[in-house]
Amino acid sequence: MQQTFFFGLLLVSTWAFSQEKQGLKLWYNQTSGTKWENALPIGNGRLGAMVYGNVDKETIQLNEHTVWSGSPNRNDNPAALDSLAEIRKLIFEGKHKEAERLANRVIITKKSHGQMFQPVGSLHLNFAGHENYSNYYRELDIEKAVAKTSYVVDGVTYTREALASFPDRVIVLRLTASKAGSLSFSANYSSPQRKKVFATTPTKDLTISGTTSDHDGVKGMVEFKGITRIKLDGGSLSSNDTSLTVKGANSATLFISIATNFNNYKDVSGDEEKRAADHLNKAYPKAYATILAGHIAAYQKYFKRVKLDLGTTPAANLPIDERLKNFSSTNDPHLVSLYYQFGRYLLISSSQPGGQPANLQGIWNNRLNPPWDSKYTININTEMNYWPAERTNLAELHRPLLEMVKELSITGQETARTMYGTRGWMAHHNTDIWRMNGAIDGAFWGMWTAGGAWLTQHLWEHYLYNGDKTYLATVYPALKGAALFYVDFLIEHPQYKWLVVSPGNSPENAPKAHGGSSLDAGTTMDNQIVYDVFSSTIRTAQLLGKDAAFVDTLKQLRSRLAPMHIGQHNQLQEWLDDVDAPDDHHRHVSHLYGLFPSNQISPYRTPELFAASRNTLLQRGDVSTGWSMGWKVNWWAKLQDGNHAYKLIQNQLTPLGVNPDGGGTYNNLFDAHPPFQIDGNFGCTSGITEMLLQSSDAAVHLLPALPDVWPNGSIGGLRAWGGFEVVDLQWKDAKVVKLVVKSTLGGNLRLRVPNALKLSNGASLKVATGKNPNPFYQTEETPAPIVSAKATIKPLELKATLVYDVPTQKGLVYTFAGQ
Ligand code: FUC
Repeated sequence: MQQTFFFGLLLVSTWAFSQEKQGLKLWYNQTSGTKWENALPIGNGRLGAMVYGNVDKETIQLNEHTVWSGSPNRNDNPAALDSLAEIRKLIFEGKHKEAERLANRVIITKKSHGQMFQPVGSLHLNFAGHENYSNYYRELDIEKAVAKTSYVVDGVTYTREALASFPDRVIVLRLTASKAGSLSFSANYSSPQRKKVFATTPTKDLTISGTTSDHDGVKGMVEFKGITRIKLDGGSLSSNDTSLTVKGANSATLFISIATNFNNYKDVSGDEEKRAADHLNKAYPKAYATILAGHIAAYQKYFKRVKLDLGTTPAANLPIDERLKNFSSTNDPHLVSLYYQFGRYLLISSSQPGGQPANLQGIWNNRLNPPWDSKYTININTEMNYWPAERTNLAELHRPLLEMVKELSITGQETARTMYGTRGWMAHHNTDIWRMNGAIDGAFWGMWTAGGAWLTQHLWEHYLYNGDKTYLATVYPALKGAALFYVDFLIEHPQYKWLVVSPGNSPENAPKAHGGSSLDAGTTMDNQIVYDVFSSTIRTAQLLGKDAAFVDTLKQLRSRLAPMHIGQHNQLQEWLDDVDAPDDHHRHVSHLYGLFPSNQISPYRTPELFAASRNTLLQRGDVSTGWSMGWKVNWWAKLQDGNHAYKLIQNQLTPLGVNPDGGGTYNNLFDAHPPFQIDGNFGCTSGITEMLLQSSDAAVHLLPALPDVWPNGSIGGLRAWGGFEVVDLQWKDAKVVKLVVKSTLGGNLRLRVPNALKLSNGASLKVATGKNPNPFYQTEETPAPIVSAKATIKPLELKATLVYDVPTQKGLVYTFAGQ
């Protein structure tokens, strides 16, 4: 009897334990050891830290968003202008390689190839005598944005909590011990930076000061200052030259403040010492409980807007590293919702209004010379970082990117004028904190003019979700400038007579037929981007009642752009000529920009292009670099194939090293290109959203790509164009059973759904007819494709859907029930 009772208790407590762990937590039974990609990221958009959770030698690796090598600089190559005509001539004559050689000489920069996002250093905590421990546990709670580590030494439980406070702008570590007086440790900094000084002050602050690297001929001029101050409960604090020592405390709270002299891309005259001290002095007097509560509230203001439930299975009871290993062979839908929300967590933690946009590694980097400089690659990666922003109800966090685009639209005017002799502005395929616009790396990669142009579509997208014309007026100059560049830069193709971008490329890919050169005229992606830039500028000008003559010009020019082509392999052509290889598995599939994130290819409006896109994607294959798989989740969602989208999620949620020649995911759920690149995390979060809701094709489309493995579930809080918020969407057996939509702007809500819906009061809905009158759901008429005589393309059979029109009023909430 007693035994049964005891056993029952044990069961209950195990159950309760695993329930607790099934919350939104990344948890582990092991330390990070020396591997950075095992450590857990925290951040507040300005400060980032990686918490290792090691026991006797803990490391907190530190970043600050403006710690970049170099200083204000430009890298345009004015030699471009004199050779532009020659480069174009060579391309039109089919001498692509010669054109590339010349572009390497005159277009690619002879100055900086971009600066590097650099680490500040690490804070080390040394706990003598803690080498042998038991009951180890660490976690990152993404519902609270707090990392925790706990273990037992000599019967005493030690716990550490780490957070990067949003309101207090400091990183706070809270160390406790279950027995009074047992907390003893020392603290010191290290840093890979070359110019650095570690010190302690008479008031026992531990400091690090330094200057970032000189790089590519640009002097490093970002001065940074980090201060750690310890608040003790009991015990003693002493210092020597470069470390602090705590002895016999009950608990300790460490405050870490970091700041730089960076004001903006052209000014580094700020006072880093004062900034770091000001944040610290404001935060230090506060009790830890107050800081924790303020931090959680500020974080949850964003995080709690979206809830996703795809179900939970026993697979969720294991630590994350094991779940990752098992994912492809078990049903663990909870790992998908955790990974989804982790993407939102990472955006909240690395991109805050007033800060720098999330770079290739978000805000987390421990290397002085990081891969691709951890800067902004704007031929896909930076854009991908921001795909979840509007969709997953984090529109404010889009702002750092939108500000960067506005700044590039200023710095890029000189680039456009001096390099290409045009009005407006442009940026090539990379930028950095100094807002460089020049062409870098080599012509094969850098000879691409559409980086700035693509980024302007984020300015327009922000409006499609918020409908704010005052905002739209502030970004119109940047949109207009991107269009103006192409008004002047487009050139008539001598053979086809279309207006084309030349020189251009289809990012980082080259057809064999062009002798290994990527340079070309009128690539599909270039055409699509110019089409979008013209269309969104036309619509913005019309909405603002501006520039009627310019609108006419843009319409004229737009009608002369090359249409999309369907080639001999039934594929969407990547280049103007039908030279695609069906066995080309290149990670970039740039011409599918037209399918996602753009909206030029549609199952309903352009069925042949839609079918060709599917063939292209099948030919390209699934497994690739992390970000490429993230993009593919979005494409398969747009292709309304939930099972294939899920297959890509499986490919992505695979431990690194398992996919031959491909990326995957690290133990801390960071995306692996490899190396770590955060874009794949964001791309997949966007893709999962697109599987459940799309608002791109004249309607709010619910469950467009639900995989068989998620027959039941719910999501709440997603945003759709025109200010609709899908407060609640519940489905059962793949059918919508409940839908609650808030209309924040009013207007027609056109719903496309897999099954019949009624209003919750039983009233039936009007079946949609004709064009959606909602101005946010206008779609441009994509020009008819040119189809190869060898192609046998046929429209795909689509799943049946029902389409309703619901007139809505601003501020009202509408509830629907499935039939
Ligand atoms: C582009 C991609 C690479 C990598 C780099 C940062 O050059 O082709 O795969 O993502 O950006």
